[in-house]
Amino acid sequence: MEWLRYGAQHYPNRKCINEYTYNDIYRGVLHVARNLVPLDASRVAILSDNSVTMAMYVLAAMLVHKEVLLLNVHLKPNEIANQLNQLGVTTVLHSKERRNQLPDAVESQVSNLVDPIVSDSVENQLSHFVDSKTSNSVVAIEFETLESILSDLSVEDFFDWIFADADIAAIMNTSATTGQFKSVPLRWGQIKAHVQASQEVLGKTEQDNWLMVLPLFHVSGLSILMRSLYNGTAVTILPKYDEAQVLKLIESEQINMMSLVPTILTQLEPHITHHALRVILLGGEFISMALIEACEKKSLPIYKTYGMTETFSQSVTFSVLEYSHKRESVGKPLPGMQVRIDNPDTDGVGEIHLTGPMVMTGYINKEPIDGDFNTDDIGYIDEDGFVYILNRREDLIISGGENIYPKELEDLVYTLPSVKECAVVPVSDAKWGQVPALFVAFHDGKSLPPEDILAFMSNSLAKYKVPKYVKVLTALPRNGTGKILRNELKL
Ligand code: S0N
Ligand code: MG
Ligand code: MG
Ligand code: MG
Repeated sequence: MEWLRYGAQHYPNRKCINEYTYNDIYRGVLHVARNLVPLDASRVAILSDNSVTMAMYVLAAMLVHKEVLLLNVHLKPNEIANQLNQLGVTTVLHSKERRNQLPDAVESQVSNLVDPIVSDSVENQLSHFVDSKTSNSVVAIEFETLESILSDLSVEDFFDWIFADADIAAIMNTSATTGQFKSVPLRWGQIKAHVQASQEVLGKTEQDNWLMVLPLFHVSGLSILMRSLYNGTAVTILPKYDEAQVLKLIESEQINMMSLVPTILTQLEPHITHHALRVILLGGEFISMALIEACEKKSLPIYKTYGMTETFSQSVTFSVLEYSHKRESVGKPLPGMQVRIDNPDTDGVGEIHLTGPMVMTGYINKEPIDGDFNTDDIGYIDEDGFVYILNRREDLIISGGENIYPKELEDLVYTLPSVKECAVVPVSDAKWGQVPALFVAFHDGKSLPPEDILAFMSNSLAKYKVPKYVKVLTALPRNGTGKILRNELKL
């Protein structure tokens, strides 16, 4: 984080985010941070699509030492409310466009905390804020416009730029079963260890400009911002994936690095002709050999990455062009990361455990993990130290890079009184990699049309989680001990 201030001091005119320089972004972050000072909360949430403004709000909230809960924009208001409640968050900073997704309880407060014209003491600002807050409700604060943020050159830097390793910079929620999330605290120590290790593997050049189409609310996006600030290089942020726009950035050589999920690269790859790319960091879901081979034919510089929120992204990586005979692996651990196969069978296959300074210390409000993170993924390590993933954890479906937990969907379906039993399993999909399919059996004499179940689910779930298929059975297949045989569930 202090990398931003360093950049503004040492290379103020270098590009930082989109057309804005390190000095511009630094000044903008100071402006937003000053307005966040009066907030009486140790945690704040941010709900926004990617934008320069969002990046400045994330950095500003970190600068005032808030723990920043990053919310997935696809979530429904009830899903957002659950996350806020569980973490005791009562303040949401949001883009104008995402305002209608905030839970009903929110009292929107459109103006800034501080009116820049009637600028007064911090004490007055605080009372202004507290007065307008209704108790027991979430306060929503809409982002100021980029123009207004960047027009303020007056804010002095009175901030504390020292971030202890144990301090939490951001929080991201992963698996959700009804009302229960696993909240991953992303601490500064992990982030610092990560950016250094990542730079050792990927290198850096002064021309680097890293495309961010993946969301800032995932580590795939946030890590791009942190790595680039650390490297003193540039980021190009797009609000969302737009093929024509991305191709233009690639072919005009404006960007030379990008992080992508296979769902995006599969669409993009056939159209890439000219480029100056030096890194395409590819991960977040299963990567098919067909995609790898198509990219190899064009000499596209794919670096496979295996990582997750708990490790602040990339933990295992390699360049496919450099080690093409290892193309089926996910690569070697980043410097400082240790990969261990727990309880291996005779072929060396077992659960993948990770240890290192970029691994989280434990979920919020759960037992610490004691430096040994069980990914629940199954794999092995070859004689050259390359890691292979055979199966991702079976309680996880990945659709277009978004994680879906069958248990969350099943719990919801079980709230329907007609439902006797149900299971959600992944089905392969040409576009999304995997999509969820629901298998359901009803109590005798009771049944529901599949459309009604889907309509019910759509009311309270982000769209990407809603099953693409529903199959009604008379009973679900079970083994002798009564466990549902998920592998036998076929459409
Ligand atoms: C694939 C994306 C871009 C698709 O979203 P897009 O284009 O916005 O969709 P739309 O065209 O607007 O909507 C079309 C319809 O599709 C639905 N929809 C949207 N997304 C999904 C989805 N994922 N699955 C299923 N359906 C989806 C919309 O609702 C819409 O429906 P209709 O038309 O009916 O209204 C987008 O999904 C995306 O950005 N995905 C990637 C997210 C991501 O970044 N995931 C990675 C998370 N993992 C990690 O962060 C750890 C790994 C990691 O760190 C990493 C990963 C990749 C690269 C590098 C790293 C690293 O190590 O640094
Ligand atoms: Mg602190
Ligand atoms: Mg699209
Ligand atoms: Mg184990």
